[in-house]
Amino acid sequence: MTDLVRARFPVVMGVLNVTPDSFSDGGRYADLRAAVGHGVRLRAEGADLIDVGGESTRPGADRVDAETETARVLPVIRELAAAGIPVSIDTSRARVAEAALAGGADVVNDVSGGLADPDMARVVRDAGCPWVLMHWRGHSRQMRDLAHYTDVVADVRAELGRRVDAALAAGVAAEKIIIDPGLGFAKTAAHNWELSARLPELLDLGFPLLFGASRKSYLGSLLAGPDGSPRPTSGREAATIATSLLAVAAGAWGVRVHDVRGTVDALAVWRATGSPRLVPGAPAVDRAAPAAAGPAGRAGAAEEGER
Ligand code: PMM
Repeated sequence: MTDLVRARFPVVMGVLNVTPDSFSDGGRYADLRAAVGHGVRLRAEGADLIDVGGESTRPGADRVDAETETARVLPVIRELAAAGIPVSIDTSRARVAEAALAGGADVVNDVSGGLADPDMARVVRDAGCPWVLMHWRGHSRQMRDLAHYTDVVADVRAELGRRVDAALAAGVAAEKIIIDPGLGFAKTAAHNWELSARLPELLDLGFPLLFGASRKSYLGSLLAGPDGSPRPTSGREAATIATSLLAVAAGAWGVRVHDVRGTVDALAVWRATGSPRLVPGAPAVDRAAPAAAGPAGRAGAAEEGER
């Protein structure tokens, strides 16, 4: 997995939410067979990693307890891992991460960047696994009230820098750390666009950056109909692909997406045109082998409970 962190190609993380209430795919993969089947499909479409989550983080969502979260994700992780599919566990709880790693997960994707559970750093350090530190300011119920910044990019950069420092101080190896701006988490649409436009300032921290815009509400607001109602999640794929591709061209290490096939196709086009980068000197990104050949705030009137 360390190789994946150091990958010189854009990593595609496929989203698999085993929850009844996630904003775009909630309820669809709550059944074990359906969840595993979807994970296998995303892998076949070219995902490098399947991100399994058992707790919805949509704004306003209630928390579930650790037992429920573990019971949702563990059987799915076990089956995907047994099939040789690389898995990340999307959790901010150390106990859930520990169980997931024991069940075969390779990466911890922590939307709280280690803030929600003081024991997470120990679990990650002991496992020696990659750790995605996402920018976060509070749980779903509070996050709308926390979307206040002086300069969103400078503030996110500083706060992410502090999470990295805490991880390093806890003994986590620098080469295991991946950062993520946390689009939609205590962010307005304007914040998300500003972060998207100024990714090099976050890349300047010196860590691989994961970009997770997929189907989020600011895309729905951008594409709102004439009556101002946001485009439903099912109609946000082209915008997701566009923003993911721009992030990769700006130097992102990877993208977290629901529609793996479309993203992989777009990245193939990008590669075929010489992997053009928007920013001179951005980290080199070039996939050695084609993915398809076998995987190596809320904006204005967004829909209720969407990110
Ligand atoms: N977004 C969601 C969940 N987990 N993890 C990372 N690292 N980055 C994200 O942007 C992110 C995440 C929310 O989206 P979902 O409900 O579609 O999973």
